[in-house]
Amino acid sequence: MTHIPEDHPRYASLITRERIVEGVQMGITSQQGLVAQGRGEAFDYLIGERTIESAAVAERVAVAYLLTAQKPIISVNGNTAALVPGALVSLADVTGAQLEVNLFHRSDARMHRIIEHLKAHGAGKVLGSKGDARLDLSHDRAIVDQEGIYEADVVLVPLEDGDRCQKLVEMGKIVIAVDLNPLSRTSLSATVTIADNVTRALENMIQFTKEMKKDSKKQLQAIIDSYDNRRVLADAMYAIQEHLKNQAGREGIEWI
Ligand code: PTJ
Repeated sequence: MTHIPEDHPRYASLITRERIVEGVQMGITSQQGLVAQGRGEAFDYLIGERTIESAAVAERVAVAYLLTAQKPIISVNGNTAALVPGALVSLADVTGAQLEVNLFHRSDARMHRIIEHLKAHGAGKVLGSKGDARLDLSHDRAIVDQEGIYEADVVLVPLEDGDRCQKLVEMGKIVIAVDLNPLSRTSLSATVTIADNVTRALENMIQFTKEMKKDSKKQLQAIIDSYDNRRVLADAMYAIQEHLKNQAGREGIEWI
């Protein structure tokens, strides 16, 4: 890993980049994952590299769904495995969800490495290698475990592609997406869209779960019932606009 001095103004972003590069070197992250990370970085920059208020609301609703689910699953791909392996394991532990590896660029070797990587970070059972069920999709993200994503009622899909998100929603599942682009097909079709960096979102969700675990089912349901994903998407777009406006103002650039 390249040494990044802690006082570098872009320290957090550069460390995240290093983790993804390391993921590629370890054979966990796909090369395409580098491009996806670049897109995420750009949106994170536009949103101000912070958790906006509406994303925190979505994170709480996501936790309420995970805590009230019969069969919650956290889907793991090559990017999240490299960026937040420990947080994925912790979130699964505190919510009672199971982890399932599901890849767009699927290979047995990469599946195996990711499962072992999660286990090295404390995971127990990790689903995904059976691949004994199929979603109605023409690419490898279709391959899922029957006892996992196929039967799940709530699925958390950080950094998802739009096709599978839509398919899971069509199947009647609650789909929680983490995607910094509020205009992506995934963001537009998920039940709950968290427009936040996965590195911040998962840590927030672990904290919220600890706080909300003592809430009754009725209280959790009330949090779910009051939620409007369209408003959250609109707020993310507004936050980007306001952040750019403030940035322009600070630099003395007229906002036209
Ligand atoms: O490991 P695989 O084979 O399953 O492949 C995974 C990738 C991520 C390569 C694959 O799912 C893919 O190509 O994803 P997309 O279609 O590029 O979508 C990724 C979305 O996640 C984009 O909208 C990005 O803006 C967003 N994104 C990227 N990095 C982050 C992010 N959102 C939150 N946090 C990030 N760190």
